[in-house]
Amino acid sequence: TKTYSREYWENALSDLKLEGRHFIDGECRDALSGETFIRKRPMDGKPGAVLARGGVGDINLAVASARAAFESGIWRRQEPLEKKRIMLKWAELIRAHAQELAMLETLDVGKPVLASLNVDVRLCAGGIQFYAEMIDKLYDEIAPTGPNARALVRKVPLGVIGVITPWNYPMIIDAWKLGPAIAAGNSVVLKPAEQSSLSAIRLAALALEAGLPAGVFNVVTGYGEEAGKPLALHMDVDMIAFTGSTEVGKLIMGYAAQSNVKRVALELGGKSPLVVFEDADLDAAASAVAWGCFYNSGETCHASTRLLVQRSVQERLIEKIEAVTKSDIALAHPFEPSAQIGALIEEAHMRKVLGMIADGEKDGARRAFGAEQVMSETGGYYVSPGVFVDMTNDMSLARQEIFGPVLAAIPFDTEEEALRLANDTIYGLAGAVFTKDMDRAHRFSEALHAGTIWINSYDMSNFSTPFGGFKQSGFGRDRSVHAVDKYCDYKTIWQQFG
Ligand code: TXE
Repeated sequence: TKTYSREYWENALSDLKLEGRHFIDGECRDALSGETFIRKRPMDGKPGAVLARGGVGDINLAVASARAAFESGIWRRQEPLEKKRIMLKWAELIRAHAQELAMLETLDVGKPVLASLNVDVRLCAGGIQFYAEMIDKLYDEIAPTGPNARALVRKVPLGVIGVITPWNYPMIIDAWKLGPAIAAGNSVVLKPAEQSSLSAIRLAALALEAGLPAGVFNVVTGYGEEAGKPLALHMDVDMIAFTGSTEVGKLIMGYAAQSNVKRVALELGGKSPLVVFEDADLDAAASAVAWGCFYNSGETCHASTRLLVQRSVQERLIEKIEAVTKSDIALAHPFEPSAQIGALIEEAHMRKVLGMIADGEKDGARRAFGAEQVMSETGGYYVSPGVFVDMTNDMSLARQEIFGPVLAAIPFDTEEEALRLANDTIYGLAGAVFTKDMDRAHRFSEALHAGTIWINSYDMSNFSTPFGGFKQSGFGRDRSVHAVDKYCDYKTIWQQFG
């Protein structure tokens, strides 16, 4: 529509204030060192926001603020109905600022602004609302005891939660962690990815406006080594909830062990298989593969990056995937209304993706189409969706998480072979099976070792389903009512009487 033309967003952008300072104890603050860094916009490579370069001193301040808020009881001891009202108001404010938040997300991440608006902002508000609505429904327990005792099993918040997030879906992943952590009564220090801090800072300001007491939700911006590491090593942080690479997830476990045995929850990488049997609806499968692998330019931890296809239908399926990709998944400047996918996160990442593609070709991977740098004249970082065929599961493109729009198609002959290949990965985040044989679909789903399995679909979800991985995709679940559990602990209060 006219309202959402490219010019509309360009104009709106010129009025937008980019707040890049930390948000600590209810206020925006510069880094203690006074240092800043500049984020380049993925859409055109131009300088974007100036951000505070946080370090150990800023983390200490934010953790002290979070701890003081927690100990004061100003939030955790608040009436449940009042807590719920405030978090619902926060969700409402996110919706009221949807266009602004969508622009911030697009400036940072390079994804189409309409995707930011219709998916990221919407799911962020939905996540905060989901956990707000749980607040007055969290019951404690009374354990079975003898007649002269009563044992209360209380579910209590942990205290200060450090949240470290990646750059691919900043607002959604923030909501997955902030929602349950704050609903349970904890205080939070969030260290967003250095590439994508703007929406987090704005979310914190909106939370304060909604009535969340100062100190309950703080944001410290900066690099992983400089700000993330001291947060994860901090002796007064009770838990780190992390989403990011498996490599850094392992470091986080080490930091927890080296410091105060804080808990960790890790949502890490993936190389998810999508298995298509010859009896499947190939049109549905092609669409699911293309969207599952290329949405968000492939920068999705549970992207369907490994297509396992029964040999007899490989050729037909690849043709259909190419057709769907070319007709439905338009790559364009993120402000173009037609854009379904936009830029990759940064130049270094684009070079890494292109390097992996080149290495894959040296390995013998055969390109069916795409997977090339495009639109370089814009100054932005664009790679077209592409497919490699006739691959084997030991080739680098089939094993490494590329985090770009690259699909590896691997033919198989039998169900046993498909299952063995599907499970032959260090990851276990997600997977899918396409077949009309429901016995086989369920047999396969049971045997596939991953946190989420889709049958004849891909990437369907809502807040009521847990999300997270097996194996080196991590542990702990985001989303659903169960997510609250990991931000709480049980406390037994045994009373003897009579
Ligand atoms: O992730 P990192 P990067 C995968 C994907 C991608 C690769 C690298 O394959 O290409 O990881 O991306 C913070 N102590 N995923 O480098 O480094 C960092 O500042 C504490 C999958 O961006 O893991 C950021 O906030 N924190 C993933 C967060 O960790 C540290 C999404 C994630 O960054 C740190 C993103 C340290 N030493 C990338 N080093 C998914 N599961 O969706 C970094 N960080």
